[in-house]
Amino acid sequence: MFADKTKIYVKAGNGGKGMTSFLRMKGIANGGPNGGDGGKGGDIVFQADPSMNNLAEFYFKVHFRAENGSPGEPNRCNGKNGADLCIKVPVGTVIRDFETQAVMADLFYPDSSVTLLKGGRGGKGNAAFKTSTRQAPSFSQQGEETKEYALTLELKTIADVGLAGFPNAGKSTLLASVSAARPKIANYPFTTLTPNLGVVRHYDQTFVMADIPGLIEGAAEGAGLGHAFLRHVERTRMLVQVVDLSGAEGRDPAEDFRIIDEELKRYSEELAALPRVVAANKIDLPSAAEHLEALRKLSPYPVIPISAVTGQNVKTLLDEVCKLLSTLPPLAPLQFEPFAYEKEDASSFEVVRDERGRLAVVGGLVERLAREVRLDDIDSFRYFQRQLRTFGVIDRLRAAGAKQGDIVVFSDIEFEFVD
Ligand SMILES: Nc1nc2c(ncn2[C@@H]2O[C@H](COP(=O)(O)OP(=O)(O)OP(=O)(O)O)[C@@H](O)[C@H]2O)c(=O)[nH]1
Ligand SMILES: [Mg+2]
Repeated sequence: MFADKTKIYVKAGNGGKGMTSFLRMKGIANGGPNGGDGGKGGDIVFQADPSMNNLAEFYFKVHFRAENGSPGEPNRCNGKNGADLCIKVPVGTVIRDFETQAVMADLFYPDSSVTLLKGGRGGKGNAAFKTSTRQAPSFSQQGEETKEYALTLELKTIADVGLAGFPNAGKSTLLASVSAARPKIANYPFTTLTPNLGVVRHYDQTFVMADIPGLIEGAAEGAGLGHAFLRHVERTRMLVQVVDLSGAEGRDPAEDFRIIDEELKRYSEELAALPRVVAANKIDLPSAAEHLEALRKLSPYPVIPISAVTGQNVKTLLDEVCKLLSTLPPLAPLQFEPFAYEKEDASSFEVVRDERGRLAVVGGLVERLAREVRLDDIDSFRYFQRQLRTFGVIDRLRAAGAKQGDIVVFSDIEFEFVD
């Protein structure tokens, strides 16, 4: 099975919750608070693994969760951090947010890795809340909870040169004749069902060539194997369009050239705009030479007659390819505006009027405090109120017109404003 596009779900680990506990020892009454902090949740990390060549395993495993942080313990023992989860993908895998399809990472370099999601922060234990005026805090923080996200993984093969053409044109034969790759070759259409890569050495130049399944007219609408495999030549530096010059079975090579050119354009203008050389294949067959002129007339690209089977003129083709490659920029990862799931600034907030005209405090600070502090605990609640004062929330509410007794909304909690 071969897969080059798939949807998976990932979730970084939650932070562990902080511990509320007090020192208890024989002979010591009212020992101090000693609850430790919760551990940090594990990150979600992706790594490019050169030994993988497709995404098939993600059809069987779809959910990935990093370990949660452990809760804090008494005696100021902090909880263990959750282990990171490293997900291995083939080199050339592009990761997108499923909802927006925005690119988040391109695992372009072998063994490179990227931390896609950060684990949640651990909650603080009650030992952390001890101050000169609060000797016995009986509250601790919850750990930060992380969200699950859906991602699209798409494998875009990394190769310098992409082969494109009708089925049976001789693409795989060409790849086999110039590299050590041994793709299946046969005299019927759609022999090649998944991409093949080969390393080509020509004098002192080395480059990677990608052979993909054949295209036919209407591939953009899904005819034949469709044009989805073009994603594997999308980031190449140039194309070699292979045309069967023999005109066997009544085909017209110039028309074949035009149809494939059209399909490339329909897939993407950028792909069609790549530098290109036309390999007019099967020149060894008697009927081939007569079609060369018509093809040359139609093609805006250099047309090189070759025989992939006998090797005739293949060196000339490689000369042309190498000449072109030496003028082209090297392969590079995708250029994209880095997209990351937003983490609100945990100290920012705003005072606004909600739809019912009440004053509401929104923003990262309020979300964090509301999440981390247990509001059902009176001590914890007082701490929350004090934090609001410290960060200037109360001042801003007053400035916005809050009066004694007004209802103010924080996150999903309503309070009476007390000045
Ligand atoms: N006479 C002659 N036959 C060739 C030449 N190149 C390829 N062939 C034959 O054409 C047939 C198709 O070759 P493939 O290399 O499998 O063609 P392909 O373009 O990879 O085809 P798909 O994988 O189906 O898209 C095979 O029978 C090859 O032996 C050539 O230069 N001369
Ligand atoms: Mg083939």
